[in-house]
Amino acid sequence: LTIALLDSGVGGLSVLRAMTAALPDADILYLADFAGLPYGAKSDAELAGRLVGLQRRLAAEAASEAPLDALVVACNTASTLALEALRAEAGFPVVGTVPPIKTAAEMTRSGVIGLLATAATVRRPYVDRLIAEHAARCRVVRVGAAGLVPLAEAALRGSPPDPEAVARELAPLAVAEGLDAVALGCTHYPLLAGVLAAALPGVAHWIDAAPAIARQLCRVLAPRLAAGTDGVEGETPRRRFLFTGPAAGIEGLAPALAGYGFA
Ligand code: DGN
Repeated sequence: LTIALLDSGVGGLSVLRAMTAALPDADILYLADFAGLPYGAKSDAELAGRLVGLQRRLAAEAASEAPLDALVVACNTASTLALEALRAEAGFPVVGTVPPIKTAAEMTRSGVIGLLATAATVRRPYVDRLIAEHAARCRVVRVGAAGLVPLAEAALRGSPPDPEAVARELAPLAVAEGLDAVALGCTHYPLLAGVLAAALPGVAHWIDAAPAIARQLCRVLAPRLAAGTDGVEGETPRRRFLFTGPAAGIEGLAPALAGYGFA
């Protein structure tokens, strides 16, 4: 099996973690679009066009060895905008990452939940629909936290996040009375799980979508898995990390990437 992951940066590693637990033998091709980061600041048209181009690049890159079995769009900002456009031309299953609002609505006791995501994600019609479908009885506090993505990128490069900067990003959640569950609607944020929880100790549930994405990936790959083509047991799976933009983009990342199995 060859599975590609796509994110604007290192956020997709939070998804990779859950995926490789479920599919340890799969070969992984990860593309970090550092040249396009942050996605939250791009216009819809620009971002959609860019994503289609990146999907083509991943398909071509994989095809030189084995065709892609699936693409995981490990980015909420991208998925809530462009899943349909990507699927229309993919030729392989495309699994998206969208804010885990349904789970938050199931877990809350107070009925007050948070959606922490990029500024672009919190205002997408896709998110309006998720809330209307799954959290109509809840009060949903939407927070577009632009500053958390650079903090997560820096954390992976060895600079621990400043708790005060994190607290500033979370300020709208801190004043939401009764808030007890927060949907993490950006794949970068689970990488900051410890500091987020420390900043708002009253929140009982910080919900990471990654386990649900891994389950969905296993569902779409079920026919392949049943055919016994999920890699060769005992053989080390190949993991390649690709990125757009200048080499400076991966400066300082090597130790973290090694921890995720990238050579
Ligand atoms: N990791 C991306 C997401 O899940 O939305 C967004 C990061 C960004 O480009 N701002």
